[in-house]
Amino acid sequence: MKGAIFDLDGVIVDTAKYHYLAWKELAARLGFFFKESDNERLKGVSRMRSLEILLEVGGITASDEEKEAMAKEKNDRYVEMLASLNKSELLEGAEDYLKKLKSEGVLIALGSASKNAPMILDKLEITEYFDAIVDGNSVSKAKPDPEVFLKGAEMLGLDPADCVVFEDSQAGIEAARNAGCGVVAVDINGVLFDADKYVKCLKDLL
Ligand code: B16
Ligand code: MG
Repeated sequence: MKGAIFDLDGVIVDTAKYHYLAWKELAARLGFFFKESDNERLKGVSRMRSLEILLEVGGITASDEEKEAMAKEKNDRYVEMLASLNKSELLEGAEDYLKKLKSEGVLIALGSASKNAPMILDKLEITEYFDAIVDGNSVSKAKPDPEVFLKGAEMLGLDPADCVVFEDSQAGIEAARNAGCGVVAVDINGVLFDADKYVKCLKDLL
C-alpha cells in the first residue's frame, strides 16, 4: 500500500445519523415518516439520488426545481446540525490510523460523495493528514463508478493498484474494485462482501 483512500461517512465519522435526522425532518414536512431502515439506502449515495429515494419512499413526485429546493432545505438543516461537530465524534481509531500511515510514508486521500467533506474534515481537525481530497464537488459519477477513487489515486500520483480504499458501503467497495484498488470494508453489521479484508472500525488495523 503506497496510498490509502478513505471514504468519510461511516469510516472516519458517523455523519449518517445527522443525514437521517435532516431527511426525516424534510419527510415530515412533506407529510410522511421516513424510517431508519430506509435511511440505509442513502449511505454513500449522492444528495440528489438520496432525495429521489426519499421521494420514492414517500410516493411523492416533484419537478426539478422543487427537488433543488428540497435538497437545499435538507442540506441547510444538515449543516446546521453539524455546527457543533468536533474531534470527539471521530470513529474509533480513525486519527491514530491516519497518524500511523503518515509515519510509514503512505500517501492519504479522501474519496467521499459528500459536498460537505472539506468542512467536516476541518471540524474534526484532521485536514492536515490528507494529501488529496476528492469529494462530491469534484466527481460527476457516483459510486460504484470508479471515478472518485481513480481521481484520488491520480491526485496522489499513484497507480490505483498501489492504493487501498477504506469503505463502509457496498457501492463503494464495488467502485474500489472497478478502479483496481485493494479494499478494506469497515463493516459493523457484517453485511458487506467482495472486500480483501473486513474490520469493525479502523482501530482494528492498529
Ligand atoms: P452531502 P460518503 C455520503 O458520504 C453519505 O454517506 C451519503 O449519505 C450522502 O448523501 C452523501 O455523502 C452526500 O453528502 O449531502 O453532504 O453532499 O460515505 O461518500 O463519505
Ligand atoms: Mg460511507
